[in-house]
Formats: sequence, structure tokens, C-alpha cells
Amino acid sequence: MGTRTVPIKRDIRAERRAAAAAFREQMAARGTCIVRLLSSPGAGKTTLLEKTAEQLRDRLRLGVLVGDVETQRDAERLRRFAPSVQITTGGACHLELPLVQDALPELGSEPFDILFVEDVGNLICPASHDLGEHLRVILLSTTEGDDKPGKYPKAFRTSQVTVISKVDLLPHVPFSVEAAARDAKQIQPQMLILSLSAMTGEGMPSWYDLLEQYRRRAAGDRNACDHPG
Ligand SMILES: Nc1nc2c(ncn2[C@@H]2O[C@H](COP(=O)(O)OP(=O)(O)O)[C@@H](O)[C@H]2O)c(=O)[nH]1
Ligand SMILES: [Mg+2]
Repeated sequence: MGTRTVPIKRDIRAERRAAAAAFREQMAARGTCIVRLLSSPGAGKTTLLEKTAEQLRDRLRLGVLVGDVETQRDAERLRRFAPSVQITTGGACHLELPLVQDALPELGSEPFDILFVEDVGNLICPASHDLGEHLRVILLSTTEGDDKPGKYPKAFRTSQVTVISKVDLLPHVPFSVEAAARDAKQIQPQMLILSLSAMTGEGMPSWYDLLEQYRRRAAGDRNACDHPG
């Protein structure tokens, strides 16, 4: 079968960019900072969110939207700590803005100080989609190898923070935090690097500080969540 090109005379990418920018602005105006987590499957996104919500829920209004191909498992884990809604994509490898906007009312108790969005686990497709987040955080766990930033550059180039997760396993795996940080910064020179273990709590205070810093911006001005630099 031959290929036929159909001109649709609309710049769909520009429309999507504009929709994401409008959503970002709308949420900032409500004082909500959207923090989105990307990573490969199993890097520790949900565990980090569980610990984070447990730590911050008394001080901040938190909500979580979590994407997976199937099952409600992550939302069920997270619901113990914060209102959480699962978005199942039924096969798609990433979330898209309309899915986030449709799921948001299901969370109920808006407005939030921080709305976390955990994307479907992979380092390729999510990088190409703007969900209107104010902060994009990419997790790289110590079991994945320190050479991944250079191999998946778009995911790292479009993120502001790299969280090197599971540092409690460093004695058991060949992973250099310095090498991973160097690789990530080569792709994104402004990248902020945090190393932590959600399991032992090591490095978690710096993560909470970062979130607090963003939340204060959200509470204080409409340019919520600008990258602190
Ligand atoms: N050793 C260790 N394991 C962790 C840590 N964080 C998560 N895990 C484990 O890694 C696995 C995947 O975690 P999960 O949070 O579901 O990852 P996600 O797929 O990125 O959401 C689970 O078995 C967690 O218990 C950590 O800091 N240290
Ligand atoms: Mg998860």
C-alpha cells in the first residue's frame, strides 16, 4: 500500500504547546505547582511520592495523578497518603495533557499546593509531551547504570532536576554518582542533581527543601515554580 500525505493546514504541535502553556498559567494562578516525575519503570517514582506525601501532607495540600498502562496499583499505594487518581493509558507509553485535565476533577479537594504527576515509566515518549508542569524531575536509579543520560538525551534535556535514586544500593552496584551527574550536566548544564534513597531517607531533606522552595513561589506570586537556578 502506498503512502499518501494529507495536508491538514494546522500546526498541531504549536496548538499543543499553547494548551500546555495556558494550563501551566492557570494552575499557577491558583497557587498550584505541578511537579512531574519521569523515569524508566521501577526507578522509584511511586516510592518517592509515598514518602514525600507522608512527610509533607500535614503542611501542604497535595494531589497525585499517576499514569500506567494498566492497573490501579500505584494510585492505591498513594491514596494512603494523598488524594490520588490513576490514569490508565490502555497501551500508550506516555500521558498527554487532555488525560491530565480530565482526571484532575476526580481528585476533588482542589486547589493543591503541589500536584504531582507520575508519568508512565519510560525514558522516551514522555519527554516529547508537555503536560503543563512547572517542574520536570527525572529519576535515575543506581541499578540502571550511570550511562543513561547520554543514551536518552531528550528526557534529560527537558528536565530541570535529576534525582539519582536508591543510593542505599551504591555499595552493591557499579554506579558512579559523579559520572551520572557529569553526563546529565553535559546534556543540560543547568541541571540540578539530587541523590537520595526513599528507603533509608538519605538525601530526602534536600528534596523536601526543593519542593518547599517551589511551593513558596507558588504561594507568593503568579510565576509559580520558576526554576530556582
Ligand atoms: N533499595 C531501594 N529500593 C527502592 C527505593 N525506592 C524504591 N525502591 C524499590 O524499587 C521498586 C520500584 O519502586 P516504585 O516506586 O514502584 O518505582 P516506579 O515504577 O518508578 O514507580 C520497588 O520494589 C521499591 O520498593 C530505594 O530508595 N531503595
Ligand atoms: Mg510507579
